[in-house]
Amino acid sequence: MKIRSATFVKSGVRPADFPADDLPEVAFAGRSNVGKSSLMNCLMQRRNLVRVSNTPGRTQLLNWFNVNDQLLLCDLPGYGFARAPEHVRRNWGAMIETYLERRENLLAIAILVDVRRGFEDDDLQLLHAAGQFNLQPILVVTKCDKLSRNALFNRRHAIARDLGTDPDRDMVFFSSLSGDGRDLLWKRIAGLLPGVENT
Ligand SMILES: Nc1nc2c(ncn2[C@@H]2O[C@H](COP(=O)(O)OP(=O)(O)OP(=O)(O)O)[C@@H](O)[C@H]2O)c(=O)[nH]1
Ligand SMILES: [Mg+2]
Repeated sequence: MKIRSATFVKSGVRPADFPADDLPEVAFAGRSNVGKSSLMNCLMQRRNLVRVSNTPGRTQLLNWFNVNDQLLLCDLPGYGFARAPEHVRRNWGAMIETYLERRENLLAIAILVDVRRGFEDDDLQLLHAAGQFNLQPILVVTKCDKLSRNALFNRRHAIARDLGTDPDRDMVFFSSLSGDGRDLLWKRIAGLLPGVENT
């Protein structure tokens, strides 16, 4: 995807805060620290548009970005941060459920997992929720540069096998450091968007 423009739209929590733009939208979700913000910066070819923090679990807001005036990307707060207070965890679930249910232009949700962890309970719950709300899940495995070629080959198959899927057909193996997986992820996203060409 050729990035002609990439801008921050707004942050928000509840439906009244959702951007008015009627563009197709893709959300990015995953465990805290999985690499969501880095991946979105990599997709949009902007170094610091999405804030990458050293304190996991800090942002509890949805953040929207506009790409080429063609689509919106939404960065969801990370889940599963062990040290987050109980009420933060409860709020996360309620906020995300409302968003998934009420955001009418939302087409797909990218679910990110760290290559070293694979899909854990929280991730599987989110995958299930995507199905309930009729959203296309896009499975992304992050930080692939952390493993050697050999180890990555084995991990790819193990992660896919655990989930009962095909690593080549159903998953995008990504590295924000090297940009590996970027073209494929854009291809998957563009494939869901009527009228958006992956050029
Ligand atoms: N080696 C490597 N490090 C990465 C990659 N992506 C992210 N990181 C690092 O992982 C840490 C977390 O990255 P973020 O992009 O902030 O992760 P996040 O999922 O947005 O985190 P929260 O918003 O806090 O939930 C940072 O130190 C990044 O530099 C990657 O592809 N490879
Ligand atoms: Mg982040």
